[in-house]
Amino acid sequence: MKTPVDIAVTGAAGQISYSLLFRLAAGDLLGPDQPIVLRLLEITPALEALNGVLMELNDCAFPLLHKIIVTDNPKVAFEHVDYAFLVGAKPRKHGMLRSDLLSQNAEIFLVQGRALNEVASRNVKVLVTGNPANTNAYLAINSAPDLAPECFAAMTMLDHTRAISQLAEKCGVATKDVKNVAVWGNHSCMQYPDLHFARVKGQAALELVERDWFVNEFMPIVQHRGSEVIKARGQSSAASAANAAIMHMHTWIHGTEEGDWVSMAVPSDGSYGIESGLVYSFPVMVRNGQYEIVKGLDINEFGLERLRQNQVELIEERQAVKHLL
Ligand code: NAX
Repeated sequence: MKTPVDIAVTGAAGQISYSLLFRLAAGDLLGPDQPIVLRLLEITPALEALNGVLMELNDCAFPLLHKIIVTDNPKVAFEHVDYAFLVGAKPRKHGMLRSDLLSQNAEIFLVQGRALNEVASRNVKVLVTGNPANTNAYLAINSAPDLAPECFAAMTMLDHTRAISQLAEKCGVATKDVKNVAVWGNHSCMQYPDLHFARVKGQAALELVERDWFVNEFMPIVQHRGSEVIKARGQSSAASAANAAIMHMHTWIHGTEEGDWVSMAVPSDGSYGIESGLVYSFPVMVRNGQYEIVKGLDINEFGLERLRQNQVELIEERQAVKHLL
């Protein structure tokens, strides 16, 4: 029997976690022979609801679920964890300014960054899903000086899989036939879902679809997919977000497929002129548990303009929370 691995999930009583926790417990991240300990963090008023989720997890009698720890204390949740899913965040309420949302969530990620810094494994992999994800990850990195910035990433995997799905549908192929889609920038409507390097069954995607479809249909569909799901479902994407979180972490652990990449928002190393340290979505390849930004892609003026717009938006977000650091 392998030693159980500790996985923390914040916002554990929320709707993304309602899918994520059950998939983690079923072995979807670490495989069918790896026992896990789930360390679940919630705010105090949500602990009662989380208790209901705990009952359901227990009722599944998952063979891999060694133990569940429920807490409202980040230091308990993150103690020795190897993997942390930072899902919990405050939703934007009616009448709330974007700057209010930024600063209220900033507090959460500063506290959690400090706690991770103190008690998590030195090789922890932290995936920030809670919005505004890029800037929240930036704050967590900057409040965890003893952890390498490369321990952190923010999630643009759902944007990546949305892009793959749209292109596959348009070309009438299976999603596995689509490679090298890239999502650049911020996890916001400004993001740049890019098909210039994408291949469909080995052929350049932009030879198969019209440029007009790429610019005027594909891009807005991917950029605004979250709002469309809310309109249809009355609630934001949950199961697809949980799937993306598992896919992101799984890729981070096990690596990217030969010849393909994924999109992850990671601290910039200055590539493509993006300011160093800004948490920005790039195409990345993963080997031996480490991600590396794909270098040297030839981006045209159309793309460079979108990369710049994303940088401007992220710098504005950072400016709005800078005083808290
Ligand atoms: P819910 O509102 O259902 O759940 C959030 C949970 O977080 C709540 O139970 C709340 O009590 C908890 N929480 C709040 N503050 C906390 C704190 N300080 N510590 C621990 N828990 C805390 O939201 P849900 O639909 O699960 O979405 C969670 C976050 O993911 C939101 O910020 C959402 O905007 C974001 N998303 C990000 C996506 C991405 O691709 N990066 C896509 C899906 C989703 O929109």
